[in-house]
Amino acid sequence: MVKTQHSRQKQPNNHTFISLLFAPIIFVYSLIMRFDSLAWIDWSEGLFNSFQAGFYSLLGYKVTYPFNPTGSVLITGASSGIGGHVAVQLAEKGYVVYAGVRSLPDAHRLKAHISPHNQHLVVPVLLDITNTTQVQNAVQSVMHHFGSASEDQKHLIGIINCAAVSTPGPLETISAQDWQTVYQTNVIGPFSVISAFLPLLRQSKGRIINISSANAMTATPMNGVYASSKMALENATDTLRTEVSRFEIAVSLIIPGSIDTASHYHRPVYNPNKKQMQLTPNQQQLYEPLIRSVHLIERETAQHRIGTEITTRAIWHALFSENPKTRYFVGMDSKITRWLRWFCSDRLLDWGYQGLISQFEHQSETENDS
Ligand SMILES: *[C@@H]1O[C@H](CO)[C@@H](O)[C@H](O)[C@H]1NC(C)=O
Ligand SMILES: *[C@@H]1O[C@H](CO)[C@@H](O)[C@H](O)[C@H]1NC(C)=O
Ligand SMILES: CC(=O)N[C@H]1CO[C@H](CO)[C@@H](O)[C@@H]1O
Repeated sequence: MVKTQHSRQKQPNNHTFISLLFAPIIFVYSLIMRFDSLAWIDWSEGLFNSFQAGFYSLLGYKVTYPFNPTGSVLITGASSGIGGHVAVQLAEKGYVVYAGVRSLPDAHRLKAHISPHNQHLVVPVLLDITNTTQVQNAVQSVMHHFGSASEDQKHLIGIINCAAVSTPGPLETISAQDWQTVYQTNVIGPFSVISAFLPLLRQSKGRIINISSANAMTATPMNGVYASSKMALENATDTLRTEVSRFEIAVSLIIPGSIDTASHYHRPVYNPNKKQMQLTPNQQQLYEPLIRSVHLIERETAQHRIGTEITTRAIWHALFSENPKTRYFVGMDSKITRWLRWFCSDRLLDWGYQGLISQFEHQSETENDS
C-alpha cells in the first residue's frame, strides 16, 4: 500500500523528467518532420558548399559570384515540366520571364497558371533552339523589350536551358536522322542560345544554368542517344564554366533524377520530348524482352518521382546564391547514382543493371502468362 503510494508520488516526477529529457528531441524531430528529408539533405549540401567556398576564399581563390535581386530570365523549353514550373515561380516573385516556346499557344497555357497581376511578366518568345534565325530573333526581341522595361528589369540575370528531346530505343535501331535531331536540340541548340545571349549576360554578370539528367551518368539500356547527348552537354558546360568565370558569370548544371514533369503542367498534345520507337519486325523480335522489362522498370520508378518544385529549388540556388554550386544532384535517385558512379566499376554497374533487367523480364513473362 505504502509502496504504491510512494511510486504514485514518484510517477509525476518521472514523467516530468522524461518530458524534460524528450521535449527538445521531440521538438527537433517535429521540426525535421515539417520538412521532407530531401530538403534537409539539399540544405546541408548547400551549407557544405558555402563552407567549401569560404575555405577556398581563405586560400585566395574566389568562388563568390555577384547576384542580381531583380531582373529578367530567359528559359528555353518553358512550356512544360521543369522549365514551366520555374517560369511560373519566377514570374510570381516579380521577375520578367522570357519564355522560350516552340508555339505561342504553349505560352498562353503557361500564363493560365500565374496569378492575373503577374501574367504580364511572362513574355513569350518563339524559340525553337535548333533554328538559328529564331535564336537571333529572340536576342532582338529581348533587347527590344528592354527598351520599354523598367530600370531594374533591364538586365538578364540568367539563362535556364530546359529544352531537350529524347529518342528511346536500343542503339541498333536508332537512325542517323534521330541522332541528329537529339544532338541538334540537346547539345548544339543550347550552345547557340548561350553564344547569342552571352553579350547580354556579360553586362549583367548573369548566370547560366543547364539542365542535364541523372540518366546520363550511367549507361542504362534504351537511353543511349539521350544520355550521350546530355554527357556532351555536361562536358561542354564544364568547359564553359572555366571560360566565362573571368566575366563573373556562374555556370551550374542541374542533374535531376526521375521528375514528375506532369505534376503541375500538362504537356502539350504534340509532345516533342517523346518519340515513338520505329523497329523493323526483326528488331522487334530481338529486343522485345529488353523493351518490355525497361518499360516495367520505368513504371516501377514512376511511383517514386519527385515534383518539379524540387528542381526549382535547385535552380533557385543556382540563380540567387552567392556561392552557386557547379552541379546540383536533384532527388535521391540522382544523388545515389552519383555515388554509385563514384564507387563502382563499369563491370559492377553493368552487372547490377543486367540483374535488374532479367528480374523484370521474368516478371513480365509471368504477367503475360496470367
Ligand atoms: C526558322 O524560323 C524562321 C522564323 O520563325 C522560319 O521562318 C523558318 O522557317 C524556320 N526554319 C526552319 C528550318 O524551321
Ligand atoms: C551549357 O553550357 C555549354 C557550354 O558551352 C553549352 O555548350 C551548352 O549549350 C549549354 N547547354 C545548355 C543546355 O545550356
Ligand atoms: C572536362 C570534363 O568534364 N570531362 C568529362 C567529360 O565526361 C566524361 C564522362 O563522364 C568525364 O569522365 C570527363 O571527366
